[in-house]
Amino acid sequence: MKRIVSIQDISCVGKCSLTVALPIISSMGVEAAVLPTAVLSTHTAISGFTFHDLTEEIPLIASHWKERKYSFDAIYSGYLGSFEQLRLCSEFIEAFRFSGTDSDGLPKRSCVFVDPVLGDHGKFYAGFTPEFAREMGKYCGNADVIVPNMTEAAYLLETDYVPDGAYDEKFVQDILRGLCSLGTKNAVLTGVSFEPEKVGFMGLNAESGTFFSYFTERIPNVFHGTGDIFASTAVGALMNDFSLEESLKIAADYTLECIRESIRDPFSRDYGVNFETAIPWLIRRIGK
Ligand code: PXL
Repeated sequence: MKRIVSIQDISCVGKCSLTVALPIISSMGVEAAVLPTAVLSTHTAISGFTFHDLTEEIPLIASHWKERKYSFDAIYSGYLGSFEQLRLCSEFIEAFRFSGTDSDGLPKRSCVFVDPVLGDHGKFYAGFTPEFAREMGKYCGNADVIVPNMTEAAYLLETDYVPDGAYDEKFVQDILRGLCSLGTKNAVLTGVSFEPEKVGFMGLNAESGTFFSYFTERIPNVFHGTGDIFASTAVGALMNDFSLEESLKIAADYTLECIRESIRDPFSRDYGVNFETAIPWLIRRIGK
């Protein structure tokens, strides 16, 4: 069984980060190890949240795992809360990413998947700054895949945020080239929308220079935590041997299913979407 380590916070209530990554990755038949970076009572969009930093635990956990010779098929990081955590995560990637052959002599290498969580709708999440975004940009240079939204891409590239409807395909291609110049092998921009009824992603493979894109129905509203659902599903699908493009399509389709589930439920929460009741759909989609 493949194993992913997910490095991000536990927001105890909030349907984001680890409380989303764990069930999604497990339900896709992949072992989900966690490196929790902080414990918050809720995510930072809910006022009054508590925050307990776990930075000091990161090197201790990593050194125990080294001793045990654990390895990971994917290293997936999401919300990271400090400069020190970015530094420790870079070290972690350096120490745990492998590239070699498996017992059948087939090439085997770990995938470094980075969701550079910084903000949304043209604004930083609480506590983030342009200096932190610059460091996050450097950290993205470690990645095989990064999945920023339009807001995060603007912060990473230190450009102005341009809202939906005010950009064209050429603009998005330029952003993707800029993101690849951070050093990642693939850049994927989420929440791309050229027409009001559709939303999706556009990506660029740095090596081949190939662009790819995919769009689904847009349900107008603000839904929290969908970036974490998208990222967790995409890594889970990669670990099920789908290509990057197919994995991202599965992730986009599943995210839409989760939003549909929320809309159908009169008691859905406003802090996150109903990804739980869409899990059977996901399992069918990947043929498990
Ligand atoms: O969904 C991204 C996310 C993850 N973790 C925490 C957050 C957010 C977004 O607000 O606050 C703690």
